[in-house]
Amino acid sequence: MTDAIQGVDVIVASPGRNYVTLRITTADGIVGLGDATVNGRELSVASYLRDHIAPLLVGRDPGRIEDIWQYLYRGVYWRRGPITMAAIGGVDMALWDILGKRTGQPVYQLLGGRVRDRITSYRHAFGWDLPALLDQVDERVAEGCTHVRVQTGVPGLTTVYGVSKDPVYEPAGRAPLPAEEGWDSESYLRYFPGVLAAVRDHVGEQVGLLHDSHHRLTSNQAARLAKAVEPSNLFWLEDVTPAEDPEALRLVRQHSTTPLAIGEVFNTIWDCQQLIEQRLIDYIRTAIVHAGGISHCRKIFALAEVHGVLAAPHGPSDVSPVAYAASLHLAAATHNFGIQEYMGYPDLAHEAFPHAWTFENGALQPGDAAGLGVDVDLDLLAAHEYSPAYLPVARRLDGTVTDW
Ligand code: CS2
Ligand code: MG
Repeated sequence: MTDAIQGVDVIVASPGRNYVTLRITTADGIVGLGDATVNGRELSVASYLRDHIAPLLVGRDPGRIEDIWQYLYRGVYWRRGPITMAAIGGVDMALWDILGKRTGQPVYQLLGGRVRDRITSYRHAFGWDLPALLDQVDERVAEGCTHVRVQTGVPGLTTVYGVSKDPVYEPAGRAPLPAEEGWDSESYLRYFPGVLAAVRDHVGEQVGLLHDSHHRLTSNQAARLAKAVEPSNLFWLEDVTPAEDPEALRLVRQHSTTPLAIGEVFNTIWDCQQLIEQRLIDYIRTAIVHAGGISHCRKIFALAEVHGVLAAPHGPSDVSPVAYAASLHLAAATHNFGIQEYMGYPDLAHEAFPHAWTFENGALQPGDAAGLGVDVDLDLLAAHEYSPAYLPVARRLDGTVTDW
């Protein structure tokens, strides 16, 4: 076969933060790019790709995207899980990239074409105290953002998820071992609704406000929070309860009309099936990279469409600009798309992955370049080596490990 897969390279590098990048080359010289980054577990997914997947791909027809997906998924007894699914996700987006480049079409065109002119985004605002938070909210609104996620420090705690005392927030700390942070849900529950009400007062009714609880609350605490913030009219409340327990959201649903979002740590359609089919959520947040690529997320979003749930893919800095492009192409062609998170990237990451996608005035565009529209500067990656960086581990005030 003249256009068969010939080379599979896995590059782990750190242009501003750690990324696992996959380069699939065909015999006729087309290069497809994929992202397979699992924050804090980069080397495991790189080994899975290099040692177990690359040998299976060489010689295959890169145009048989669905067949390769099924082969990599069903052909292994030990399936699902973040490492496996990110590896498959990276391969899948690289194959879509190849198909786009071969046909001269942007990937969104291959997915059925655009169903919208622009992709609505939300950005982050945080502040250790209210004045600092309001400053960042104002900055986001001045940038043209229509939707802003708000996170605040909590009295009595010295560290809180999503908040930094510096102007830039990156959750993974560059160190050989993870940092440890303290957490107290009751202090947070007492404090956060008031902060949100103050932000709402400050920005008026027009701005969509979002908030992320990072899987930390019990079902009852989450229901109390969702109810307490109703007057502030949240666009969504994210990850209020642990992701592995879909039933936990039922109580929240029964007690509040605050829209609920979850799913950034889900890896397959089966992780979200119950939540979607039973309409326990309003937004499904699967990341293209962590849930098996474009091919699988497309099925998740189709299931969501049947049940009135909207797609709202995860878009933190640990989803590389390559996977981010995949997310935007899928968003452009998905009718039940809701909103795309845009956390933004360090300058070096933009330089390492020159991209056709754009963020302007609060809106995102996938661009019209063939494939995913992302390139890679291999010299720049080579000059910025991987070094361990980990998300923190959280402990309750009595020292018990809790969800971070
Ligand atoms: C967060 C992420 O963007 C979000 O909603 O929950 O920043 C998350 O903490 C990181 O992606 C973890 O790797
Ligand atoms: Mg989140």
